[in-house]
Amino acid sequence: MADDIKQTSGNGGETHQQAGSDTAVLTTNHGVPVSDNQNSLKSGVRGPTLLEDFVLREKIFHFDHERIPERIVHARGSGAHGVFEATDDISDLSKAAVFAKGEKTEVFARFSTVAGGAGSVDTPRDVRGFAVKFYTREGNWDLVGNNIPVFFIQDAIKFPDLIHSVKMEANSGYPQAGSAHDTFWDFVSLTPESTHMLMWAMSDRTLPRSLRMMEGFGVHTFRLVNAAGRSNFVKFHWRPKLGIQSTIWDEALKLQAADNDYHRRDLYEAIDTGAFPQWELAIQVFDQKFADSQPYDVLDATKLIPEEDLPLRVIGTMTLNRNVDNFFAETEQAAFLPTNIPPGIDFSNDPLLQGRLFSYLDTQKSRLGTTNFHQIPINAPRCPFGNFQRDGMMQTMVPTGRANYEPNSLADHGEAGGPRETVTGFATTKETTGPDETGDKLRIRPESFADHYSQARLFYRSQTESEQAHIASSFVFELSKVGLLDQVPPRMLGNLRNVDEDLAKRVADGLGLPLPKKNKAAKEPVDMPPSNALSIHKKMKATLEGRVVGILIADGTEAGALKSVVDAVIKAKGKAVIVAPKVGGAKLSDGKLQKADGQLAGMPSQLFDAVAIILSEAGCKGLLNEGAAVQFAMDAFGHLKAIGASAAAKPLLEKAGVIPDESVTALDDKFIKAAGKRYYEREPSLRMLA
Ligand code: HDE
Repeated sequence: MADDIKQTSGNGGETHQQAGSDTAVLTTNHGVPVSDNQNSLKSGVRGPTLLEDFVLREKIFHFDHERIPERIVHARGSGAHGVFEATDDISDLSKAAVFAKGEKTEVFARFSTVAGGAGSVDTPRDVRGFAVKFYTREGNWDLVGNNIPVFFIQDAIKFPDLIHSVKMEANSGYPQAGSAHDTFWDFVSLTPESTHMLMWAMSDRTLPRSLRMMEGFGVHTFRLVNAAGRSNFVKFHWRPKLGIQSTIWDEALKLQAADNDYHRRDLYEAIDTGAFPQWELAIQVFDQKFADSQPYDVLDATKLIPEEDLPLRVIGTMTLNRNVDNFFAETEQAAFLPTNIPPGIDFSNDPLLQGRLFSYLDTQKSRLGTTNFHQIPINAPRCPFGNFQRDGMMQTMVPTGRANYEPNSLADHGEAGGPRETVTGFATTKETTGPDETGDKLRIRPESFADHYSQARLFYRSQTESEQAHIASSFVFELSKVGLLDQVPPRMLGNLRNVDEDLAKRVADGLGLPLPKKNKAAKEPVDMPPSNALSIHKKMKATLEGRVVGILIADGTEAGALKSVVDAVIKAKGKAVIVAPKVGGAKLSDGKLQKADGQLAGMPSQLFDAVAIILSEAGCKGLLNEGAAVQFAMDAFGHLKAIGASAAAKPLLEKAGVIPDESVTALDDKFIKAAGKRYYEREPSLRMLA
């Protein structure tokens, strides 16, 4: 902060002056001590309340205005603080201080769904936002990305249409937080450029197991600029240290019922217990020559650069190590702006990115109500900042002196003249992005953006059989929810025929519709070599680290068996959660009472990555007629999880239709090994897949 500017409310990171936090005395917002917080001031014992009661009026006035407009997109989100450490020297590529090897930078990350409102559930089929604010020594850098590397549209002018179509329908106000409805599919079926993104959206990428197990992407092509002013193009990637993992559709649906806050709770609890989630930040760097030699345009946000063509280089690690103290003050008031960019990073001409550069600043005024939103502690830079912008609603700074304009010569008279140094400031890179930049003003989509299907095909063909089945089934499910617009599913199928004939056939079959004519492609797609990096299954880690094992017990459960499973799970860096018919606990074989972490009826197995069912003969008998117990085993099996069970628990497994396979084990080491994986090969025997 410039010397001549003082902030009255501190500046991020520290404890702020708050009602209730710095005084034992209950006061009004203006510091007047309150004598009674239980009863309003009345005229007589049973008479009407008096207008004079300023304590009541202030309290209710403030309450009436507690809510602010939610984000138009990404309204539902969860955030945490952390640190980014640069681990590689890329000074030849970028002069940004945040990338100087060894530099540690405070960060705030917010993960979000896109379509639902702030109070919607955590696990709908939806893209996830992955926004990180780096409080660098050269100002804030906001990398506002998603968990999918491409986007639905190529030009920002289509964004309001896209979002209107996916949000709840304008007349009825439903569905909430989901794309399975008429207007979304109407829009995307008329917008072939969205096809690649639809492949990702219909895959398990949109059903993350945990925010801690998501990849993140900057999506657009950006630039890195070095000290000599030379620039290269760059794509940013976040890679979770726990490995990427998703749930399956039936599991995600049931999670919505079991725990609306599944992802928020998971992130909060992990950080709270010291299991800090980490991501590597990696880059794909390339020059104009590389860009010109690709069969797609690197300025087109519906395209990715396959990792096989341009490997990722890891340049740092982000660790989220501190939960927010106050959800509203921090997570809700966090304002991310793609225009927050320090010297050493720059934009490209991607027409989607260009539109975002306007939108995010604009929306904060509507959401946070003031142009001074940058003074809210979560948004304020941690480095000194100062300029001649003044006043405005909710101004909390108290600039001193007369210097509110520039140039000035106030210093000649011994007055503070304010900041003026600009030598090290952000300078837009001069380099152009290609030969066809004529400078003419055109409302036009470049010819190089015309191939809408090759990368959609690349994505589909890079998936495992099981992943392909999930994609086909999701298309069937979503299109089956198109109610009134009969023309939409055939139109979508006509687009899918350009991606892959087999996919189109499977979706048509699943819908019970004839295969329509192929839609005319703006540019005929080409085959690209499959990319393993696009598949979740091909790169999932077999590990219990960061995962949760649910252990079902009842009266009579063998104490030794329970202890050894709990110990083994913890040793494998997993979390053990004990579930019993009564939360008060169960009496174990040694006569001791074991308290449960949750009651069976409220802790179904979708909340866990694997389950252990440790029952005595009597305990099992008692649970055979308990629907929740049967469902516990049935869903664990149906959701492709490992099941470890005591011999006496067999009747329960049989009743639940559990068919023994390599992942249904005794309670020994085999179970711990099996528990770190999902068993996708089991699925075709369990449900109809398209
Ligand atoms: Fe956003 N987007 N967006 N978006 N976006 C917002 O900004 C917008 C796009 C993304 O946790 C809004 O502060 C336009 C792509 C995330 O607070 C708004 C366009 C990507 C978040 C906005 C896009 C994103 C937002 C709503 C098309 C991935 C949540 C509230 C040109 C690279 C950030 C707000 C948080 C939020 C506009 C497209 C990611 C309205 C106009 C592409 C993660 O400004």
